[in-house]
Amino acid sequence: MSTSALAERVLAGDPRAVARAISLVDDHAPAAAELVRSLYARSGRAAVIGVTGSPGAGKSTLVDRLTAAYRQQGRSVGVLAIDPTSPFSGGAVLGDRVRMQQHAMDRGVFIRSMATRGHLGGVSRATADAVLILDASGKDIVIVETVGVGQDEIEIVRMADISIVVLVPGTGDDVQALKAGIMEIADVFVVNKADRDGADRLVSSVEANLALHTYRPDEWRPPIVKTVATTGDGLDALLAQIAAFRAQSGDGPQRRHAQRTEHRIRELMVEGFLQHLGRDVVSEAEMAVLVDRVSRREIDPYQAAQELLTRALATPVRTDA
Ligand SMILES: Nc1nc2c(ncn2[C@@H]2O[C@H](COP(=O)(O)OP(=O)(O)OP(=O)(O)O)[C@@H](O)[C@H]2O)c(=O)[nH]1
Ligand SMILES: [Mg+2]
Repeated sequence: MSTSALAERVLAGDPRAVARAISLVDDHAPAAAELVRSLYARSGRAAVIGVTGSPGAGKSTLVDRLTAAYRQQGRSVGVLAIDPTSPFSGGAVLGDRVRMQQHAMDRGVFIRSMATRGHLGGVSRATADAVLILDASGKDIVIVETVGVGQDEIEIVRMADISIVVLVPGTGDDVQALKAGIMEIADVFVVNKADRDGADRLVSSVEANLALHTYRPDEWRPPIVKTVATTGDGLDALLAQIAAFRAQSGDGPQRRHAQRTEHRIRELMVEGFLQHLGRDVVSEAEMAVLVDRVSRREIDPYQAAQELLTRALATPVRTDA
């Protein structure tokens, strides 16, 4: 099928076309960029919700609950479960298969796991493209579930309209998670497994972290919501906070959107530049020679980089690849 025919079917909301399109971006297929470009003008309607947290925090259970709640409101939902650490390609882990069965008969839900073949920025680009495909296919809500709080995950969360960080009492890594830059990206904190000991203590420790920051009156202060994803306790409160975040006045959401767009442009530019460098500017053999010269102190690394940069800028960028 041609890329434009595939794009048409994605726009018509055909789930098989959506699955195929996501596979293209997950595989970094050459046709993926063309596809995404042809869909871009017809995207931008979906609300993108990022859900992140450590392994087993209950993210999928929570995402399931959110999906069911949005379906009840008559909204269609796309779910992407991203696991950059997964060694399994194809990525459909057991929990996700179970979920797929649960929503299998519902045309208003599309669930997909992506294992991602991560190389420099590859994970976040593939995720951003998959979000765009779901958006263009007409999903009202797109939920991105991602495990962990490494750089890749932070990148992924940065492309959501709202980021939910799921913490669990008594896991010990929560404090670490808070340190790992998660405070800056969280719009809503969820303390899940609130049926366990230590939930209130965890709420207090997140509170203490929030208290270190002074929020302007018009600035969103991330709320902390206690949930038991398995029973649905606290889900209404979480839904209310998500709605409140999206409804907030002020330029917060627009600013976030602009940052996200700028980030995406920069990322594509860097990726394109490095590709150009490796493909059109310097061969591996030549690079090895350069490395050797730097190691032997014949030239310094600044000089080497400057030379490559000058040459890269003088070399036309191929647009056919
Ligand atoms: N007691 C309790 N168990 C929960 C709660 N939420 C989820 N679980 C259980 O925790 C386990 C992990 O839940 P998942 O939803 O798969 O967690 P996850 O964060 O998606 O896990 P990964 O995607 O593997 O990182 C499952 O056995 C759930 O039933 C909760 O609120 N309380
Ligand atoms: Mg999961």
